[in-house]
Amino acid sequence: MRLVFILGDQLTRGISSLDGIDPARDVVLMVEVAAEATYVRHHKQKLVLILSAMRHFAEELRAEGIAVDYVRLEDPGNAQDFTGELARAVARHRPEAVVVTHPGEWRVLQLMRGWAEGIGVPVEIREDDRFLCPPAEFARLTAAGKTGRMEYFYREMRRRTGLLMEGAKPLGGKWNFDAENRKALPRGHQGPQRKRFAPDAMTEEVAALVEARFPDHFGRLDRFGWPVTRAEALAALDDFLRVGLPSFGDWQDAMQTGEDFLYHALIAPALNIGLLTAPEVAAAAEAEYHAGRAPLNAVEGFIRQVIGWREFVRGLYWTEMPGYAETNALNATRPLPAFFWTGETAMRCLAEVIRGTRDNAYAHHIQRLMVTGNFALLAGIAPGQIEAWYLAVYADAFEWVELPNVHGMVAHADGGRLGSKPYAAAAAYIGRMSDYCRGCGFDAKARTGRKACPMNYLYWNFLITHQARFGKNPRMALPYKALAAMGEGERAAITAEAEAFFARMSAPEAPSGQLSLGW
Ligand code: DLZ
Repeated sequence: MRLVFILGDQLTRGISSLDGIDPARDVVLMVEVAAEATYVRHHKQKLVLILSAMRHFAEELRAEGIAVDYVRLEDPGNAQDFTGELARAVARHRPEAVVVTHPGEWRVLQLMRGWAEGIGVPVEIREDDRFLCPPAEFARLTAAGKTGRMEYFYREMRRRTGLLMEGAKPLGGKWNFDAENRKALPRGHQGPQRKRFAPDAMTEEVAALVEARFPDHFGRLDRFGWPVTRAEALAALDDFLRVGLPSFGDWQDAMQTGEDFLYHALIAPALNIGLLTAPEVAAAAEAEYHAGRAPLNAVEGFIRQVIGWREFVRGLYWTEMPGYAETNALNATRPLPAFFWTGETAMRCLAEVIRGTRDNAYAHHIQRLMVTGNFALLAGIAPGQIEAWYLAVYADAFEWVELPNVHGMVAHADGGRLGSKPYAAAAAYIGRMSDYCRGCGFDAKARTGRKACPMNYLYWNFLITHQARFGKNPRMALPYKALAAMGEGERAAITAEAEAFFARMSAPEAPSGQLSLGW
């Protein structure tokens, strides 16, 4: 018999490790282990999502007549890590071979590579064919000139899938409609009611377990509403297609206090643990366009995320690891401020995004990139510390997708491999795209002075600090022109205020959240 080992983000019936399974002989192994919950201290909702979805998936396999050996977190003798649990299962079943699908993390791949020798059983690691572009193909494609950048890689994926194509040409005459996707919300706009899923008895049981076992982990559990089965995930996709997608493009970059979901897809947690697949969600969105229910700018923007960005960051991760995680192009070394965990900061934008993150294990891409990410970039937070935070707090975060997004896109720690310029912005951007600055104690217009928004002097300080690296970047010509127009006095004041801010940020009593602390 063969032992098919399925991990918590491989909950897809069509996963390659299940190909050719013989229900008469083979056994599926699934294990809940504390090591996976604590190597970064995942948000409580993320733990509930994964453990509950694993339990539901095991039930579905059993209903098909497949034998599942399922080890629960609280089972006596649980070794609490993948290798220990596989070794115990091999001793129980004495399989001829272990079959696994390639994991989503370099760390786990190293474990898998050691299993054959360490446990003494042949281990077959199969390709994860839920993705459109295997890593070897990504390497070949991106080595060839322009496809090294996301936009050109994305065009190639469009050609290969035929999505939104008219023969060899992109539908609507353009590959990318992002220029139409940067609208701010009208004042006081109320987003739609989004479909959430009330926990069933199995999820309730897991929630109690998580609360008891991991009480100190970040996040609230009482607002849990993520889909934990394939049927729920399909209902979540349907909700997005009907309620979100038609307006997704227009307002995909907008942020509003108290509006945690707006028109976003909210399917990444389900997609990244395998309850949905990328081809099916991209095809479903395309069908909405052809049925006249969603405009092209929205559908193209969504499909680009799924077949372009998502595939590109995964390819980058697997072709650049393990060295990728070690780079620190901007020499950022400051520790992550404690307010990333408490939300106690007088900067309303940060407080609001961290509040939503705590409540939902979710924030949308502009909140992640231009609020928490922007702050971390400007404040020179060590990439490893920012990465560990993002990996822990977001329900959809697995390292293959989190690391390139944070290390490359947010922190520019890869020196520009992922993005040709850093995503740095001053308060004006946040003020334009959100209502966060209204009612904030800081002055979004002031660059310096006691009430100046820290995003402002930190932004200009960032440009000054990294002038040698970015000063000649054509995509940064405008801000450097503005910097050149500043007087010496103002530049000196910016540097001094930024230094004073960094000193307060590192002080042990830092996270008091008082305005006088300047953050
Ligand atoms: C994230 C996670 C957690 C919290 N717990 C488990 C678990 O108990 N069992 C399991 O099989 N997988 C878990 N996972 C997902 C793994 O961390 C994930 O499969 C690897 O990081 C590879 O992507």
